[in-house]
Amino acid sequence: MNLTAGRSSIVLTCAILFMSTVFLSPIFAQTSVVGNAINQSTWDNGVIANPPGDGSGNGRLMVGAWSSASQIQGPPAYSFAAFGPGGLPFASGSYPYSVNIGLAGDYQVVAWIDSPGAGTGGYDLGEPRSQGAAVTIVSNSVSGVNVTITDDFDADGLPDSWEVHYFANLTNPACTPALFHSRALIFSSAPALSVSSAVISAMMSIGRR
Ligand SMILES: [Ca+2]
Ligand SMILES: [Ca+2]
Repeated sequence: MNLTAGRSSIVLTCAILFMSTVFLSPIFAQTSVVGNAINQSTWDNGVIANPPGDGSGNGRLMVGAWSSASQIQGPPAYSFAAFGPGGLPFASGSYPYSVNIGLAGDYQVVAWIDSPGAGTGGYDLGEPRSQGAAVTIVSNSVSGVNVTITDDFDADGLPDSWEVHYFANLTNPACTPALFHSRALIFSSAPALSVSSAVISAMMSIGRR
């Protein structure tokens, strides 16, 4: 190799390294979202033996990052086990987390109480969760992202696990706080998802006797 060819080779190598740094580092950013998951859930997962629970009384406190365009459902793209597995409910308070993110982009960070033996192993509708915190990842870690887990994500006065177990979603108009508070014990032994309004009426009439 002559001197000119050697210099050209060095220049070419430097150019490739520079281009890689400029164009690839945001894509392959290895960074973190750091904060505290604040647990306010008292879910014990010990009664409900269908999704969202498995009836084992055990779970994990998880934090996940989903793409901002994704539905919060199932396994997240990136996750961190902040506590557990262990007996539920977990003590109220702060659980530090650090989710490693491998791809630059916009994310939603959600903490939830996972019942690993039911559903997908990720977030299943009805499991206690936090609101989503919007985070943009470029090339630096993002800290101070605190998220609070409650039993009533949609703030309608009903535990989400109960709504999803008996009504399959969080939006059934037959599912009201008055019904829950007056008939909670009756429902605790009901066997199946999607209780019909006729069944609800029958159960309420039994409760009045
Ligand atoms: Ca789950
Ligand atoms: Ca609710």
